[in-house]
Formats: sequence, structure tokens, C-alpha cells
Amino acid sequence: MSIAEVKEIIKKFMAEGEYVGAAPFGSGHINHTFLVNMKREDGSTVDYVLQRINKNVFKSPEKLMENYVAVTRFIREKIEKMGGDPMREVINVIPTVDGGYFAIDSEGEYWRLLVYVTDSLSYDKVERPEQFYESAVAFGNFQYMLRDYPAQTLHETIVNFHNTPDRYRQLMEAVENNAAGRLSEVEAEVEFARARFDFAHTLENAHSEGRLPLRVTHNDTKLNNILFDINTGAPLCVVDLDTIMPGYSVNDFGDSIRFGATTALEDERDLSLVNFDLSLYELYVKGFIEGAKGGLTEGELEMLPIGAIMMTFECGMRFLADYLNGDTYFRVHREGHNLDRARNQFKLVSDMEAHLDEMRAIVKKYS
Ligand code: GN1
Ligand code: MG
Repeated sequence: MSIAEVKEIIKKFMAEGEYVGAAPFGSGHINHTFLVNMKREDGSTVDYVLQRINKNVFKSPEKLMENYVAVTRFIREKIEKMGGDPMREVINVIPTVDGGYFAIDSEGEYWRLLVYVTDSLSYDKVERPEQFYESAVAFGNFQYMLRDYPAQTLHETIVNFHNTPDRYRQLMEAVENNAAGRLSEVEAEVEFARARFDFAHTLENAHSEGRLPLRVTHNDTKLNNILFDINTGAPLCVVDLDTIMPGYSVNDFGDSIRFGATTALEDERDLSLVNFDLSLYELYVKGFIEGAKGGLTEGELEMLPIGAIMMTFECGMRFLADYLNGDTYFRVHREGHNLDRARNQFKLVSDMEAHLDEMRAIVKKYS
């Protein structure tokens, strides 16, 4: 979509000032995001984050925005009570001129407008180890803040989002269909997944046996979904709230490990550079347990390492399935991008499996 469209759509929101310019923003794989610059009458500037919600992924943007507004309101109240800054520590959604929380353009696309948190940035890779520890405290605390959120009022924005057996089934369906004719290239990866069919059921089994409670979780706890303060370096705000749904705490923990406790980016092609980083893992364990303030059960603590392997395995399967389907879900920026991502994740899975005993010992140390 073009910048001209951005200029048009912004008029539908209660934004301050006149449109100055816009540019693509962030590194998300799903929605289209722009940073929009506006100028007030007095000459001062104000920036917003404008997002086009991916309707292929989020089938019901209305319900998604209902979750979004309700959850941010809930968090905002807690932040206010704790004396925090509600304009910087939680996402603020700008209403439309007709009082809604999303605008629809002439092509039926859904857009939302958010306050841009000034002097903030996000990271695709850990730059300082303390930063990863602090992100763990922030995500642990995020979950803690939502512990009394009425889960039954949340819409499931993507059904079976972190249901790993279902992701396995979807991968096998993609193998069966071989829609893009790429199956012969990925036999080793498909075998890798097949060998972990039983493993894929571990968390679902634990849940049905009553050892793993459902909680309100974020479900996309990548490091780059936290904003850090440019000046102090401290984490400010958890973003990307599209997938807040009932889920397992160990998956929120696990997705952060998948993305952050590695020596390379998620799409690094040279697998010799992709290794599990046990010391970053340890920092995250410490921070997450602290952030959750004693709120994790014994069963959850015990299954944190499995959550890390599960999320990495699941994400690898999702990338692989998308490669087989012809790249219809995750945005790709080069030939074979999803396959590179899948191989990267599976390399990490193997590496974590080899370190499982150490991963468990580290959790014990901080429990
Ligand atoms: C997507 O939107 P983004 O880039 O933060 C995806 C996550 C994956 C992640 C992999 C709704 O997150 O589930 O773990 O890519 N989000 C959705 O980087 O599918
Ligand atoms: Mg994101």
C-alpha cells in the first residue's frame, strides 16, 4: 500500500495535527506498520504508529480490537495505581472520528492508530545481556498484571494459535498438498518434525492432566515486542497485543527464549552461527520468575524448558509449512526465506535438546 493511502486513512482518526509524512516501521512479519509524522498548529510534531491489520491472519479484526482496547485499559488502570506513566508503559489506541477503534478503507482493509512512544526502540537481537534479563522481568510482570483478567471475555483471535499438535497437523497437511511443489527440498526437515510427533503433545497432555493451567498470555513474546527507553535503556512497554488469549505461561517464556537466547537472528542462513545461548537462557529464567512474582506453579516451573523447545519447534514447523504452502502467511524478503527460518529454528531445537539437563538445573536454581 502506498503512502498516499496512509495520508487518506489517517484522516479517519482523532489524531492531532496535520499530516507531514510516513514511512514503513518495525520488523513484524504479519501486519503492515507505518510511523506517521504530524505537525500541530503551534509547529510542534507528534508521531503515531499506524497499522493495517492482516485479515488473512486475523479473521475478525473487530473482535481483535475489542480485546486490544479492553486489555490495554485493564493494564493502564494497574499502571496508574502503581504510579507508572500510562502514556509510555502501555499502548494507547487513538479512536476514530466516529468513536470506534479501527477504520476501514475503500478496499475493506482494517487500520488502527496507536500513540508512538517517544524516545523508545526495540531490538531484533540482544545487545546487552542485562537487556534480556530486563525483558524477562517485563514479560513475567506482564503476565502477572493479567493474572486476574477475566479470560472468558477474551476472543480467541487465532484459534489453536499455540496448539502444537495442531501445528504439526497443519504441517503434514502442507506436506500432503505440496502446493508450491517444494516438498523434495525439505525432506530432512519434514523428517525432523515427524520424529517429534510425541513431543509435540507434551504440553497439551500436561494441561489435560491438570499440571499446566490456562492463563491469559501474550503469545508473541519476542524481544522486538518490547519497547526500551532510548535514554535509560530500561524496558518501557509490551507491544503487539494481537494474540493475547488464554494460553500457557511456559509458551510465553519459551517464545522469548526461542527468539532471544540464540547467537543469531531468526533467519540467519549460516547454521554454524546459530547456537543456543545458555547464559542468556539463565538470565531470562531469573528475570521471568522474578517478574511473575511467585505466580508460577510447580508444574509450570518444571515445564519452562519444555516450553522453550516447544515454541522453537512449533515456530520451525510454522515456517516450514508456510514454505510448502508458497509463503502465504509470513512476510518474506528473499527467496527461501521461510525455509531459512525453519532450518534455523530446528537447529536451535537440536541444540536445546542437547542442553535439556542444564536448562532444567537452571530453573531449579531460581525456583
Ligand atoms: C509473527 O507479527 P510478529 O512478526 O511479531 C507471528 C508469531 C511468530 C513470529 C516469528 C500473529 O510475529 O507467532 O512467532 O512472527 N505472529 C502471528 O517471528 O502469527
Ligand atoms: Mg511484533
